[in-house]
Amino acid sequence: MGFNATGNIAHASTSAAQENVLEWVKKDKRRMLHVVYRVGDLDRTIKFYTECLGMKLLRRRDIPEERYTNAFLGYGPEDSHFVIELTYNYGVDKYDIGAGFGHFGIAVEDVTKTVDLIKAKGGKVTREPGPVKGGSTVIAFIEDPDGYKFELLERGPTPEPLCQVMLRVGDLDRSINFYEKAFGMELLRKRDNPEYKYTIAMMGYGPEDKNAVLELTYNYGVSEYDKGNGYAQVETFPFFSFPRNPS
Ligand SMILES: N[C@@H](CCC(=O)N[C@@H](CS)C(=O)NCC(=O)O)C(=O)O
Ligand SMILES: [Co+2]
Repeated sequence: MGFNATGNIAHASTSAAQENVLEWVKKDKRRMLHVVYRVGDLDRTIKFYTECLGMKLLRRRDIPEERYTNAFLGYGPEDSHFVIELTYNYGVDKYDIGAGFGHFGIAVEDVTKTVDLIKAKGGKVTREPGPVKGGSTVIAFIEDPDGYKFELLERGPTPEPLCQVMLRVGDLDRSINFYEKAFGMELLRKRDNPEYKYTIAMMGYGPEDKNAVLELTYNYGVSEYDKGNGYAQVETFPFFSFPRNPS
């Protein structure tokens, strides 16, 4: 799988070119802009995200010549927030989500209250509120109408409630290196959880409590995941986007 972006810097192969890229990355104000994926019914998803998750519909754009519609949703304006960009392709009502995409993380102040609301609205809860296995943060998992998973994480007030995109990767060091070199992200935190046989690496452009981050998960012994066709791609400012992993 390759990049689908313009301005592909994967060709910067000499070390001098890499140095320049890293310098440039430090100077510009890069951040994660959108996470892009496909849904089978736009109105159904918009209803779920606005009523159950408290997002706002920021904009909607129909491109009939190309037979698709985009909708942007999030917790604040696009110029300051990481937002969701949904794609509906005319006539396609179902996608295979695959196993490489894990979940989106949403920070909420009261997980139990949020879960109760989601249940009252008929939403699907796949993991009841309680401390994360091997830790103390209260979490819950829910599924949207297409089956995309959202992890609710109990946190104090935050400027960026849409706070994580969890992707499963087959080689953690290779992926860390990729996101550092190609996108100038920082390794913010790495945590091994031997009891549950996985390691996570948080990568991003700033601290986890203020910026959306990528949560890369390596499951012991698993080197490949089925990617499906629903995708979750992340776009960064100014003009890069990447698929879920560099393989
Ligand atoms: N095997 C898991 C490893 C990642 C994992 O377990 N993550 C934690 C959250 S950081 C989790 O989902 N815990 C489930 C729970 O606490 O019920 C996967 O691939 O999703
Ligand atoms: Co997570």
